[in-house]
Amino acid sequence: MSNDPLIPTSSPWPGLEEARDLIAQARSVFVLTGAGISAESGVPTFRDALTGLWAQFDPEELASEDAYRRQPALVWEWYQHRRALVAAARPNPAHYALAALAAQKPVTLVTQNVDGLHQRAGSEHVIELHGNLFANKWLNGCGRCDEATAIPGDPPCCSLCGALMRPGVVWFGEDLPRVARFRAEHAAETADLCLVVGTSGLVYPAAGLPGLARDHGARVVVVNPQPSALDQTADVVLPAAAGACLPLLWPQSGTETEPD
Ligand code: BV8
Repeated sequence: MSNDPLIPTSSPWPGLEEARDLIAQARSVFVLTGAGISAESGVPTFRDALTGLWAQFDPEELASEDAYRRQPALVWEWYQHRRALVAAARPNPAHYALAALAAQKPVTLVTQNVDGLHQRAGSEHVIELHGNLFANKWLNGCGRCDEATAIPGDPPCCSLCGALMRPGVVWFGEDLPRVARFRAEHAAETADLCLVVGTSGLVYPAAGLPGLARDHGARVVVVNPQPSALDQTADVVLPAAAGACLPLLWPQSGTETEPD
């Protein structure tokens, strides 16, 4: 039982005490986050039937190179819409709580998210398995493509070779960045605790990481208000919203704010 005065003694969710103890005892924590950790920041998840981005579009229809080649303007517009939405969002207490944990013990934070909210909450060395929404690259560029050669448009294209600018995210059917994937797998294999927050556990190879951690001896804690495909790998499943739950799992510094 925690004696931290900042943490209430009651346990609003079954498993909270056990999760607290596992985190307190952990020497090295591997964290995997998904779209759910940003839900309380107002960023739609992919599977929320009410507001989910995928509710409007078939994911294979938009988040793939094939879709981009077929409908560049539509896909580019979808990413511009998401960029504006994320830019207006702010990190929530779950993002700040993870940044606070990293100040208390070794944490490797691996995210499937492309919204950059972990970094805005102060987390460093975030491993972005699926890239970043605010990065751009080129679709089969000439090697000299850059902002200086870009002809403005939706999407911009290279004045030298005509290549289309594209979002710097990992699309379905594309391999994950090798270094990011290697670092994430190494962290999963060497941690003694795996904390999974806000993911349906349906998108691979990211969804395989908690199982890899478990196979190497880690205990697993899942935080998700809904059942997920990763529950069967968990020692503890907390049926909770991340923003409400994470600040109760370990001591917080109480200074969590984003500069205006
Ligand atoms: C690849 C960037 C091969 C783009 C994204 C097995 C092995 C390997 C691959 C596959 C495989 N099986 C199938 C595949 C193919 C595919 C795949 O996994 N498909 C799925 C749909 C079945 N995988 C791939 O294509 C990957 N590439 O394997 O390449 C290869 C190998 C070598 C060489 C060439 C190729 C690439 C996958 C990356 C795709 N890109 N994002 C963009 O964002 O536009 S994935 C995208 O969707 C997100 O990044 C995220 O990762 C994913 C959605 O998952 P979640 O984050 O979990 O979000 P979701 O909405 O599903 O769930 C939210 C959860 O939050 C819910 O459970 C909800 O209950 C919970 N929640 C809600 N509110 C809260 C909350 N939790 C806590 N608190 C709250 N308040």
